[in-house]
Amino acid sequence: MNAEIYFAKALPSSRIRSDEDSRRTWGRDRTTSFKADPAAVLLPETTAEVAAIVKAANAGKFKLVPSGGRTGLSGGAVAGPSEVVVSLDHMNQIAGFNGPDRLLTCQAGVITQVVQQTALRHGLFYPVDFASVGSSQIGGNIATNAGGIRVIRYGLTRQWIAGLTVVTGTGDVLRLNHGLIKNATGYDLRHLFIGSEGTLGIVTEVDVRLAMQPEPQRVLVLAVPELAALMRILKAFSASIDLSAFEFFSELAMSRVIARGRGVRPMPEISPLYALIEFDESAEDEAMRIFEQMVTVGSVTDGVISRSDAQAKALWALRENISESLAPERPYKNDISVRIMDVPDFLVAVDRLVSARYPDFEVCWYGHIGDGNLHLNILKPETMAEPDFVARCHHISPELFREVHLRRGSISAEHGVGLLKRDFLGFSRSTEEIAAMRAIKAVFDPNGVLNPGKLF
Ligand code: 2HG
Ligand code: ZN
Repeated sequence: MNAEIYFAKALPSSRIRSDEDSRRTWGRDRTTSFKADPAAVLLPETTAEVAAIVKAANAGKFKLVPSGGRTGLSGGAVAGPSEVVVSLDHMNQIAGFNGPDRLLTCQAGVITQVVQQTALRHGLFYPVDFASVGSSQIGGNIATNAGGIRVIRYGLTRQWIAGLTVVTGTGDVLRLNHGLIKNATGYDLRHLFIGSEGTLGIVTEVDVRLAMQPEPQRVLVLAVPELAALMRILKAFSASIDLSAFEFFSELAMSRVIARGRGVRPMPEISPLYALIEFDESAEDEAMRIFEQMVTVGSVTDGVISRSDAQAKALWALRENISESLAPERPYKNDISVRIMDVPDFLVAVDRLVSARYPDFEVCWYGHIGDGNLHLNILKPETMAEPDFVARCHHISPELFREVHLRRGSISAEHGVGLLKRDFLGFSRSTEEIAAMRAIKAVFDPNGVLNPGKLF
């Protein structure tokens, strides 16, 4: 049956869209190589409406694709032919603030930046931060366990989720953990849904735990002559400073940001690599001492430090605007991680592999190197058709993932598996683990209604 007519039993028809424009807009995330062609877009406003949608989908054998801010980079929110998008866009209310517990209760469609701003208004801090916070939604962050630039100090989204309401694949509503700090009553189901990429349930409401505000921050950008120096710098700075961020990017990445007018060269020196370090203002003297030491031993050749919030923002722009600045070149994305201990040797292996296997492609290095997460973007040559380019990169990916596997690392550190990494899941998860994941899926979504084809 026509999806638009069918779902009218679960939702007022004013919140069901099936025009071409809506289907195109809500049918995809930031990936470009997957085909999106949903039958309809549903815009619920309450948990009860989401439950009614899921129950109806089970009865009518429809497949649902949960959709947040659509900023994902792994195809986790791409809706294939005849699938139905459930967008959380209209569930964007902040329901309340609880001071003693430092909890913000919100619907899943609240924009991440609104969570951050609301925290600040209460004199508190939501520390999960990344370039797309202005469009991404807290529910989507939970579905992918979003990471970002401050993981080294504050952890991932998981750490800040104290309560969750989810609608499972059967349409049951589970209210999990209720914002408690201590709760030793068996399996913590909340953590199964965090990072499940919409395959077990649709997150509808959330209790976000907030942190105390940190001191004002300083940002230091360093010119780094070679990959091997990066980890020496990390080791030296993190030995005596509780860093808020330790990022790196290549000259190629920075030059793209500058070329697109999204950043200004921070120092005259052109260097193959740059490190960006953030720390509390009170650690500045110590940071300067280490900086000089690093210059003396040749690990750093130049540097610039922020003296105001505006300067800090301008330095961060060089790192945060990389992904968007590369987007027009349709990059093939790698989002991989290893333990920090293994990073130096991993960098050497990846560098060797990339130069051998992508000699004719431009390769852009950047990432959250302080937590072991490397983003490797292979840029599509202008003259190559996208399907050929993707096929070629996909063909080479197993070699890279073997290096990850050798070190028991992850083929998706923070973006999720979605459609992009699905065929490669076995490089990071054992057969037994995948079987357990499938068994869990069968408990919460026995009819395979939710986000089909994603993850596995
Ligand atoms: C970042 O760290 C994001 O900038 C995006 O995770 C990375 O686009 C990418 O590959
Ligand atoms: Zn990232």
